[in-house]
Amino acid sequence: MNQQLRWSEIIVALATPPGIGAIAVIRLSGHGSISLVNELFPSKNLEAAAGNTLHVGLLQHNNQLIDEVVLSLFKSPKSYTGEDVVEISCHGSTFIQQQIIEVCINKGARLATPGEFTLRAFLNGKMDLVQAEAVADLIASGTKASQETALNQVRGGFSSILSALREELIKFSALIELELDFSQEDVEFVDRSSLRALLLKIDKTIHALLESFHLGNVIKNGVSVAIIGKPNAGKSTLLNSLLNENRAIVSSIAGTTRDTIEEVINIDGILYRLIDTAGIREGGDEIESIGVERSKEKMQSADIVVYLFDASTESSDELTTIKTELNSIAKSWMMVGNKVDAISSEEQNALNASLENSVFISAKNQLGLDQLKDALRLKVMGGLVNAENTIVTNARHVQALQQVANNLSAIQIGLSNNIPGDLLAIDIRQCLYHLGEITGQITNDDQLDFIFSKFCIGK
Ligand SMILES: Nc1nc2c(ncn2[C@@H]2O[C@H](COP(=O)(O)OP(=O)(O)OP(=O)(O)O)[C@@H](O)[C@H]2O)c(=O)[nH]1
Ligand SMILES: [Mg+2]
Repeated sequence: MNQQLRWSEIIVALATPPGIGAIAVIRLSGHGSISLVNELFPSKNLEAAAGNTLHVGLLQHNNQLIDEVVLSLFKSPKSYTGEDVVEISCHGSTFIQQQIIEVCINKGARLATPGEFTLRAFLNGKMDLVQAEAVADLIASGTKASQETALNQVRGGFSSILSALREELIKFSALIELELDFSQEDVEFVDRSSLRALLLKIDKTIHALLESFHLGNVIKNGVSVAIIGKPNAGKSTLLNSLLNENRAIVSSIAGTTRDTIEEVINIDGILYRLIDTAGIREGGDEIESIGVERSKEKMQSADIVVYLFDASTESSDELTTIKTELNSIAKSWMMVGNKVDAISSEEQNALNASLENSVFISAKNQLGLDQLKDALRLKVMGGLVNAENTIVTNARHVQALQQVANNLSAIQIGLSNNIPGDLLAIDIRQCLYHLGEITGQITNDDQLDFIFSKFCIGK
């Protein structure tokens, strides 16, 4: 069907989760949705009512009573989609929900496709594409950190920065195109040095955004933290203490943990995937050796390695060697001394002096765990350029940002080589295109279908 036509239809969907609840919300959007519901709502004339109002009354169809409902009325353009919107809050029986949706369809509405309400909001200019995508992330957010990044983007986030930069570049692009019209006269309308300055500014923003992707991803999917160390250091005890449950077997026999154990935990709003590993040592039996290999793999792949050592037995010389090893293998690591309950404060100070930046805990007695949590948080947030608003979480944005980065270097190289204006104009147009792709100023139907098909129905 013609897309334009599809988008002029009235759509209806259950906005609350399917199933029985105290209340369910059914949402309609589109020109004519208010008069549609009006026909089912004899007690008041909704068409005469103002927008942003609530109305209590009976919903009925063909003189059959359906339910007593509350209607929320939003009039175009002051609504989520920018169109006339009615939300019917009914009693949460699935039978009632279905009946209301069926009656609405009977009256000319059709079922909304996934994300169609938000798609309409985008098409009607209520939000840009980054904001629309962030709505899906917000619905899916399971931690405070992912909620915060999504909410930030719903409210404008980095797309407003990019839009502003794009506007500036458009001005230059227009001037360069103008130069082409006067190419015979050999004039330059564009001050090349201010163009260069703008390109640098865009470059910096793009790279900061690209860098933030790793962190953004981590916030969305969880930070993997591998607990590595020698047998008996207390790795499984630490896992259990952080989880507050006896998840892994703890014993005084070295080599207790044979395979990796992974558990997800939310600490202060950040999702961590804690991985307990087999203690690393040479010469165990076959199963233990396989376990040790897995530990080494985790050491390389984890976002953060917590190297746990037994402060009561391991020497600082040995630990200094391990530090060098960690530097070459792990992406990000910290050394944590366990069993502080078994050493004197002098011994702890000595170790501390030689290791710097270590955290000391007693996993068994739950000592120092807050410091460890703080240190982990610092490691996660440390990779962040600007925690306020430059976190990219979406792979589509990264792809487009990468393209923009490539275009920018092409323009910059072109500028330094004094290439003709017409070639420069092509590169700038490409750059504008990819910038616009992120915020949705440039779109195509396939792309929109792809993005919005991942939404739930009713949003
Ligand atoms: N004194 C003291 N003992 C601890 C502490 N944490 C763990 N232990 C003891 O150290 C021993 C080994 O603990 P585990 O947690 O099994 O050690 P692990 O690092 O998982 O060992 P493997 O699985 O063999 O690699 C157990 O007897 C624990 O009770 C602590 O903070 N203080
Ligand atoms: Mg263990």
